[in-house]
Amino acid sequence: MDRTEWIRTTCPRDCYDGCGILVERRDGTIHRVLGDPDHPVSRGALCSKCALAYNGAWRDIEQRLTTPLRRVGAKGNGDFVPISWEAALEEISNRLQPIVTDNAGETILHAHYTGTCSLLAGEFPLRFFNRLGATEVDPDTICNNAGHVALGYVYGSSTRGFDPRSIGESHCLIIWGANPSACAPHVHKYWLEDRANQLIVIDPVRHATAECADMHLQLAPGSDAAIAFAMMHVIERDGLCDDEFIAAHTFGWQQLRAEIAVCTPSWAERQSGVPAALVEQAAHCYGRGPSLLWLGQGLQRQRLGGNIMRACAMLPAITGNIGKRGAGIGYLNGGASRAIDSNYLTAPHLRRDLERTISHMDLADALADRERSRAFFCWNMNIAGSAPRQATLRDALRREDLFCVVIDLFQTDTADFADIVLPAASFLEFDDLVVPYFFLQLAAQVKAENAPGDALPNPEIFRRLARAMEFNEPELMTSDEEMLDTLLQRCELDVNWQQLSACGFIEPWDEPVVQFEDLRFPTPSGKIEIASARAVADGHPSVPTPTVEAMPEQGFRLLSPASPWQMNGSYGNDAHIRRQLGTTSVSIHPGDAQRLGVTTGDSVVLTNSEGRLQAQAVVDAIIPVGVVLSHKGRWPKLENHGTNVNLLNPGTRTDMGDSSAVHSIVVNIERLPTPRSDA
Ligand SMILES: Nc1nc2c(c(=O)[nH]1)N[C@H]1C(S)=C(S)[C@@H](COP(=O)(O)OP(=O)(O)OC[C@H]3O[C@@H](n4cnc5c(=O)[nH]c(N)nc54)[C@H](O)[C@@H]3O)O[C@H]1N2
Ligand SMILES: Nc1nc2c(c(=O)[nH]1)N[C@H]1C(S)=C(S)[C@@H](COP(=O)(O)OP(=O)(O)OC[C@H]3O[C@@H](n4cnc5c(=O)[nH]c(N)nc54)[C@H](O)[C@@H]3O)O[C@H]1N2
Ligand code: SF4
Ligand SMILES: [Mo]
Repeated sequence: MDRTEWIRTTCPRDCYDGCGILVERRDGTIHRVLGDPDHPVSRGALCSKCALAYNGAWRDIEQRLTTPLRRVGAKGNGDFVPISWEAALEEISNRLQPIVTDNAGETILHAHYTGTCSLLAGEFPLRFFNRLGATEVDPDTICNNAGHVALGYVYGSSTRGFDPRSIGESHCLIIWGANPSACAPHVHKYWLEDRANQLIVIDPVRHATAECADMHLQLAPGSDAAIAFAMMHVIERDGLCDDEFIAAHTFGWQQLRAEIAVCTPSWAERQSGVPAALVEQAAHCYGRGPSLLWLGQGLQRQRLGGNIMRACAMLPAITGNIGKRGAGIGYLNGGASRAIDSNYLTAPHLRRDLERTISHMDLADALADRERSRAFFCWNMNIAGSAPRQATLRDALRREDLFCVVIDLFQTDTADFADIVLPAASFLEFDDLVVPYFFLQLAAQVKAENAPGDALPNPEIFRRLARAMEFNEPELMTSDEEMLDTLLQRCELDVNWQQLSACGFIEPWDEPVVQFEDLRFPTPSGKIEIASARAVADGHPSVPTPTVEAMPEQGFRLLSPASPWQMNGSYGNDAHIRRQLGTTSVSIHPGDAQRLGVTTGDSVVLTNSEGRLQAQAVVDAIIPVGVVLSHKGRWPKLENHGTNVNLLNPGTRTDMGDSSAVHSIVVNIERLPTPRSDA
């Protein structure tokens, strides 16, 4: 007889929403993966991409990796034979042992990111790499590190954001350089729809969230500091500064004040293209408060992204829009806000020498250099699609003497370069904890079926690797059950694994948490540091500046933001998603299109010193003149030309945090001659 059960779990993708999921299981195997109607964020439906992929490629045995593989062909060709776990582990250990014997652990590089954001699968493996003394490719440098550094200077923390539930008490919300309509679809659909406040979107792209805003400041990319300074100019001029707050809780205001005096709205209009009247209106709306300020990750992915984040972060400080109900600044909410003990997960004490990291911007060079890299692990990440300097990186990965291990659910472009591929279990196949980074919840990822074939969850893979290396530290063998219990005990939220997995998630606080309610900031002065000695020590100006990154005199600024149909590169191999994605496209403003003689459907080629990418033109006014847009995430090997948009990414770094300035890419565009029809 058919035995149907329902399992509550959580989506652990790198997504603001952190949706609740219901899995329908029949006779021990998954029948359908659905949204949980009782979950306050997802309210019954998954996003379209996960609805397809979790019922498509992610459970398709033909697509999933089900056994360890050993390379037999040339690196990058994708020719592999299945081997046993025993053989795979033995080979890995044989290749790593001499490096350890040579005391050269730092030449083992490893890159990982948020392929899964569940805690054990995302962080326990670091224990193994700490024990090896490996060099970590600093994960946030591919995504959001400039913002972390900048907000760290000002507030002492970038991971204690506002509680989104505060929206009910706010008068105004600014979304600056984020696109919830793609990156947080349920936040866009419900959180924003239910609001009663004024919504201001500041973004070069008129995306669906900008479309439903009360004000859209459609600025030239890289001109954000001009807008922030002009808003401060208006706020100061019109008496909307909170002088008492400034005096009691900030440091360095007079220094900044001198700078904002000349930054009039009409000056900002010339810098950014945003009408002065709209800047005035936005400043008044925000300044009146209480106001929330959401700084997106897209915002800081530009050459001056650190300064921009710092400039924007001044707004709450001078208007007192922090530390009270309905106010606050948000980048993301880290695990510490739910008392997750990250050191317990990663065991940094296992390192025998100094912590070593490099930036993703340096990865291609480091992998090309045999002195710096003898072995490379890539896990929870698909660098051959997502990382900059794609052509150089691929050449480096072809090095025969670089021993490369890739751990993934799928045979990705990166896996094609591996010597050994290890098959990972998906989130539907093991228990774990999820700490969503927008809403302040704590959630359970609950096993719904066995992993296909010999695939294993990351934690088990790394316990086996440690055993194969004959490492005997007990921390390398801790069971998942023990880690889940310990983490939950330490966070003192009065819930154990059994309870959490039964209900799916908890909201630890009944009422919206007031961000920095005690107005004590973890900065050296304990105040909000408008002027920062730490910034100066790192080579930056004492206060942020109204500097603008000029638009290129020749060529176009290429934005490659998130696609609503993919999660970074994930799902790029799902047949239904691929149909939605169509061919690689590039959006071009009608004015530019006319100048280039391009109409929708034409083939164009994007070029710069890094490479050349063919795409289909879409003439569209969602972007300003001089800007073009092509989404990130396509799988290079599934494209006609074997590359994606990161072929054009020179790996320019931001002014802070050695981070990716991927939205600062400049390209030329040319129309390709229409192929002659032979018909
Ligand atoms: N569907 C989907 N969701 C995702 C992801 C995905 O790939 N697909 N990725 C996940 C990940 S890893 C992350 S980090 C988050 C990212 O979430 P977001 O920060 O929302 O991501 P992006 O798409 O990079 O950029 C957001 C916006 O920044 C804008 N932008 C670019 N340059 C500038 C500028 O100079 N000034 C201003 N003001 N805005 C600018 C872009 O136009 C874009 O609309 O989303 C997560 N969610
Ligand atoms: N041009 C351009 N490039 C960008 C960006 C951009 O805006 N524009 N954004 C950047 C940003 S913000 C980010 S965060 C990066 C993201 O780039 P990546 O981190 O490379 O993201 P994905 O391509 O989704 O790769 C994640 C991989 O993890 C795998 N995975 C999922 N679950 C598990 C698991 O449990 N175990 C293991 N072992 N693997 C698992 C997935 O199958 C997938 O192949 O891309 C960056 N690249
Ligand atoms: S990716 Fe985001 S929107 Fe989609 S199901 Fe997961 S958490 Fe929800
Ligand atoms: Mo990201």
